[in-house]
Amino acid sequence: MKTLFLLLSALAAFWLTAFADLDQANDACPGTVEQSLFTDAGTTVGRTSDFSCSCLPGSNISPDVIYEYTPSVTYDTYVSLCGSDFDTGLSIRTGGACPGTTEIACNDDSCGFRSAIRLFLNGGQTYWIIVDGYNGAQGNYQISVVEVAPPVPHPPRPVNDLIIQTFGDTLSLRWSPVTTDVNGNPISVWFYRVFAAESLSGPRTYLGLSYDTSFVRADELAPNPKRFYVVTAVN
Ligand SMILES: [Ca+2]
Ligand SMILES: [Ca+2]
Repeated sequence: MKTLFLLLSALAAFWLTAFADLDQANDACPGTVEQSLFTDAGTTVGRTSDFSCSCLPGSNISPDVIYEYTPSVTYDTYVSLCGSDFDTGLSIRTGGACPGTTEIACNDDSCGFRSAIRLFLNGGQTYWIIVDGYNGAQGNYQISVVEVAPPVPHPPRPVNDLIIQTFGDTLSLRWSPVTTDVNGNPISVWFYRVFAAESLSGPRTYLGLSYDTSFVRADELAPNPKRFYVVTAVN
């Protein structure tokens, strides 16, 4: 009996772990209310078809579920069904009452046969997100509504082989193209910034930018008998 109890306890623990996030969206209006970025899982099996997606043939016969989503702030948003196990369709609607008067985005296949949409969703505006299927398809879905992280700017990287030449008072700088950031990751350099300084640790004066790997200034040297130069790659 003790063994059976332990087994049942283990099964209960597994159930709680495996399905703790299963929140099963509503079959029809009103949609399950979400007010911030969220992830969820559920199934369309056994549901009815109440909606259809403009981009998805046969979605009128595929069972569907619906979320009502009102973000508090505007996000560059990625709505994904990529973890689902069937041929999904995804529709986002807004305006009026559930399920919204206007479909603003629709996707059939984005990740294999699953669907995903990226778009800006406005803070304070209500959207309805419909999980549907292609031509009668149904199954278990996983949905994630996440913010698309803004790109991480690379720290400016000084060029490391600066060649300085002078012709009278004319300064000429040359350097090799920078192709990686300070961590060795590939980068695409937009341009280079050129700075001058009176000492290695002193304040820098911005001289200009170059879209190439060279920089020339005609009257740089006469008032500045001793200068240090730094060129940084900007991407
Ligand atoms: Ca449907
Ligand atoms: Ca439904």
